Amino acid sequence: MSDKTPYYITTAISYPNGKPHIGHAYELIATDAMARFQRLDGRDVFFLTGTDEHGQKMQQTARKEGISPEELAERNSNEFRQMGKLLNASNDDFIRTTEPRHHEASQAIWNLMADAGDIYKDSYAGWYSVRDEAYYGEDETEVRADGVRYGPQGTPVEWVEESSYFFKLSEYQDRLLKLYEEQPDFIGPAERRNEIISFVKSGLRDLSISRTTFDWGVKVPNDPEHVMYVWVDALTNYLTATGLLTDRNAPLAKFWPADAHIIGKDIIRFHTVYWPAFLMSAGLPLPKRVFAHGFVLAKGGEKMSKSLGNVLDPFELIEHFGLDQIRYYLMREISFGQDGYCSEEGIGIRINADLANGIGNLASRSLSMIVKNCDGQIPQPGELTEEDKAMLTAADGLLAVCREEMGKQAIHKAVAAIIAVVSETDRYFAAQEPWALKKTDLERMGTVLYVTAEVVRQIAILLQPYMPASATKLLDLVAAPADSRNFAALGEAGRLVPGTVLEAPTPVFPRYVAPAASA
Ligand code: ME8
Repeated sequence: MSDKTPYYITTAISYPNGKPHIGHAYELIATDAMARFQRLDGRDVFFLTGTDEHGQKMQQTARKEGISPEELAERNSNEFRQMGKLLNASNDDFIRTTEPRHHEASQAIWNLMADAGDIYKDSYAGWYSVRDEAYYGEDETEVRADGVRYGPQGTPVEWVEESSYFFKLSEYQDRLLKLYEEQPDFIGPAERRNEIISFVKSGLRDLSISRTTFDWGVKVPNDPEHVMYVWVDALTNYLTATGLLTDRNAPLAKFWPADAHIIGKDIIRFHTVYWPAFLMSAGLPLPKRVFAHGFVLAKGGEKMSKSLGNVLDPFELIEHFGLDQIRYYLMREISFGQDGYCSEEGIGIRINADLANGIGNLASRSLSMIVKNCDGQIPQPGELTEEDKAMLTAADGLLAVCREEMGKQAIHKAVAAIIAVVSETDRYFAAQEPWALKKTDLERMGTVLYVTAEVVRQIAILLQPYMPASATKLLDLVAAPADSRNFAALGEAGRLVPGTVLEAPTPVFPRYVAPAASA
């Protein structure tokens, strides 16, 4: 049963203090695959991404580069937007937190929290990491051999002492624990949920939510000396895009609460502790799920960093291997929710094993046999054998498996299930030997080719979320009608129609040959 209800999914919004890297590309591709999946499954989808442009990190980077924060944000936000186009991301909106609509929305949520009696003015003295844009308790920091004090994510912290507004986070401890208990799917994957529960159980301090020592942010209502702590405004982006905070009847207000916030594991605390507390205070519904993916690591397992010179550039990888190849590799290779490695060698292996020798070869062998031996038309199948029926049943059963896995953000498992049916079809095709049947039993050959082409059709429909352009090419090869390419056309409902004319297939996935090492 497909469900026509609204579905709202978001990525984190990235800091445009530098150019996008493979981690940003990874998150956008994964979220795009989930958005496309829901659209193909008949949901009314709203998919949001964008850039998080305020805060001390942006201001400091701009100063180092000798430009204004506005210029830095403008330049790099455009890079993120370009990356989205290059990745074929299907986002419905791209939000920038410097936009007027976002300043208005952030002030509106602030006022709601203030009206609820949850904001008070005091002064803050404590440790702050500019790189994480996070406050840390003394017990979460340590002084290392280099004499520098570091926070729990390994970034340096500095002492901050200033007048500040506070949010009464300490009063939300019980309500948050009740949320995790009553809505066990609120945090995924499960390991992350346990981490957050123990963090909240250990006690919550009130949160400093404004700064006075710099001015690159959203002004606090009625106190323009203060700008909001960047995470207050950043998290609000998810609401800004719906228009809800400034107009309860806005056309996109129906999308709130979000179905899924897709973020990286380093920012889970902000999304599963601060964000629900802000929303509870503002009297707004909570997102249904926050899912934290792992980090993409360079070959040796190190975290990528400019100083190590191992930053994988998504633009270069796509130029070299092709877009859908990279999308496929990242979604298939890394278990979504865990850290994973990205290596050029691994990409080449996957391309050849799964794409060129897998689905690409299966489609081209079976369809070219149809074009040559069946008058260029989808053959009329004869009576189906047990093997034929088993093959069709495997293909018809994929939607249920993919729905189940994608519903849990187990993207890699959905992709693996599809590829397993490709392998099964390869075995079926080899065992049935349609090339031998050509000489002995033309009707039987037609049946085997029909079954194979029908499986290719269904696999192509199901691969669209992960490799949109290549899956479209596969659907063109089997002449699937334009209005029968969504999930409603899977299974019996959209079976290939005998007599449909096919063109000679062109290769969809060329083999990858590594360039010869230069002498
Ligand atoms: O955190 N692998 O922005 P950001 C996978 N502005 N994901 C990675 C990664 C890697 N190597 N490196 C970063 C921010 N990410 C805030 C978010 S949301 C209201 C505000 C992920 O540019 C990271 O976990 O540092 C985050 O989800 C996203 O990229 C943007 O990171």
